[in-house]
Amino acid sequence: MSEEQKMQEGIGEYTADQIQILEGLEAVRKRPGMYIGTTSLRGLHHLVYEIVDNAVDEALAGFCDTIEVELNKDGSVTVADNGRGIPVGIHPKAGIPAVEVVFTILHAGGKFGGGGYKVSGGLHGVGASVVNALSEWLEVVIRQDGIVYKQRYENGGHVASKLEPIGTCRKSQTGTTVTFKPDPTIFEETEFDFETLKTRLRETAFLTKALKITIRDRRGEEVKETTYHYEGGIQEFVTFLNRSNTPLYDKVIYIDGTVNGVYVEVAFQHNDGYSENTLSFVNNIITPEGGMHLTGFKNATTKCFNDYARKNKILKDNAPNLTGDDIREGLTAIISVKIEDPQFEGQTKQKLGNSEARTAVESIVGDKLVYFLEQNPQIAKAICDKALLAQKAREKARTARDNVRRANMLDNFGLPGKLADCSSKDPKQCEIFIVEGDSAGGSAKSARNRETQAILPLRGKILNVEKAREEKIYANAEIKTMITAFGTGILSNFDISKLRYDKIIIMTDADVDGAHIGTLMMTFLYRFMPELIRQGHVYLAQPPLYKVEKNKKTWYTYSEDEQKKLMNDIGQDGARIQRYKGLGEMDWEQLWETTMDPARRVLRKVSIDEDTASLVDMTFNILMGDKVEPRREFIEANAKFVKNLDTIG
Ligand code: TSJ
Repeated sequence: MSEEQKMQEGIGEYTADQIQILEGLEAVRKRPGMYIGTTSLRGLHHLVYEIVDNAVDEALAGFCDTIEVELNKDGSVTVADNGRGIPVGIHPKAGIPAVEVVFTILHAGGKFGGGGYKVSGGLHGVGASVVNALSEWLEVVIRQDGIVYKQRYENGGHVASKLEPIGTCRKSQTGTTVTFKPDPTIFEETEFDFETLKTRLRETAFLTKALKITIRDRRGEEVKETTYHYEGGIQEFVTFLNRSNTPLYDKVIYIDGTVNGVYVEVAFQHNDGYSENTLSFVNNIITPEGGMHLTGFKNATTKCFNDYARKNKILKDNAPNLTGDDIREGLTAIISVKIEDPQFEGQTKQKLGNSEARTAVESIVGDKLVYFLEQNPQIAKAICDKALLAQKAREKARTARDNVRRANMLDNFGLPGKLADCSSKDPKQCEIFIVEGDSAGGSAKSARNRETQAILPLRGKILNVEKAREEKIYANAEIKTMITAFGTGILSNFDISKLRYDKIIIMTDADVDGAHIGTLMMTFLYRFMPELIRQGHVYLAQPPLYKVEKNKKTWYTYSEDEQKKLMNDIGQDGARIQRYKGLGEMDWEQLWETTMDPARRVLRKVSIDEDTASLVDMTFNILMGDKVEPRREFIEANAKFVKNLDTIG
């Protein structure tokens, strides 16, 4: 920006320092992706996490035990803590109040005082200034020494009012309150999703023992509020994750300690299932790709259980070692480390690189687990016995997996009989509907566009892969059929280039059973072909709930709210209302126009929430034709759900 332009914009009286600041914030606005990863819904939520994480730092430092998050009617968010309050004194180098430094200088977070573990690296820890830069306006209120201070910024971080005292309060009543409204010219969407925020804040509460987090949604007619407070920390997190499973033993094993400045906390418990659910965190941030801390945990547990099993003759002298996978079958675990200078690695910067984290976890878990197993021989035996069974099953599973692979190599010749394939051989054009039930499958076959739409009817509920051993999974007819139809193979054998359809669309009844089947399908895909979800190939179809006819016109509605609204608009009199209990009640023409026609249908895209380890299904609308407007309203009002992987029953 030239000096002349600056004058025109009324900022001519800025000092050189201030101009530098504004150029910093302007850089954030020019390339938001560099600072928050994305300007999608995910990036929008990152703004909240960024501010909350700053308050959590205050809690980790031991000065705050309550955080409140509020979604306001005007689209802004308020985050408040009862900590010391961001310092208001003049920053010696910058010559402005320290709080103004925090909100206007890039990477200024936590540069003064405090010490301890700071949330930083990855997409996080970019500082409150980034949030300010990406906000229409932001206000900070600080309570300190009996005085209430306030400052306001506008239009991407420009100072709108100096920091000034606006009142008094009790001396004991300290804290920081930040309210900001994300800039709609930056973000694709600016509507926060209550469920997404709840999931992440619950996780933060689990990870920060004794911190109380309240989230309140004031946007609707009635205020919704939830409080998370876990004295047991990650131990309670494991109990929560295992809540729909049967634990193999009563205790949740908990180990903690500090080595070389790395604070390590580990909690775990096995269930009677077969899949592993291990989540790792660094400074409260999830590391979806693991890293050194996870490696340390795996090394320590593998060695420990093998040593124990040998020593106690559970493992015969000539038997091969238990593998880590054997030992972790049915394991639910949390590994949480706090480290001063975390280094994130890998393509997506989601993997902890600090090798001191590995040695710390290894030595702490190694030492204390040996002791725990000696003190709790029944638990130790239960885990070793389960691992032995896993070892035996592993051999069988390999054979079964090989058979599935071989079946896949048959390629087109081996396509399952129940599949009504499409004629196009260009995967980019093709989509496959996985349909619940034979009768709906029949309607879908009649309705489809034969060139581009394939139909695969599934009979009954599909196998819950969380509750079945690997070899049984490969023996399951429905699962084999899907694997063959998709063409990609599974697990380490997965090859996205062999995908036969661009869209995999799960189409189930709009009822509880349908939702359950959808969840089971998503679980299967998440466990065996997660890349399909990551790369955006998995969708949920959205069939209508009601058909309304009046004065020779027809409407379809997709939720109770939308139905209510429609009846309000057109009136009850003379309206014929049909409630669809399932896809089977629709004839093929209705199924086509409401659910399958690419020009008119609504699809929800399934994604993995990399910030919380849960599956999210996001609304995705491919809408054309003349019904766009009412539908869009509906989508905006009802769209987003969070489905925790861990709620799968
Ligand atoms: F993100 C943020 F900066 F906007 C923000 C910071 C938002 C919220 C809701 C809270 C906070 C925050 C910061 N809460 N508490 C603090 N604490 C400090 O900044 C602080 C206070 C005192 C001292 C000290 O050494 O005396 C040091 C620090 C870092």
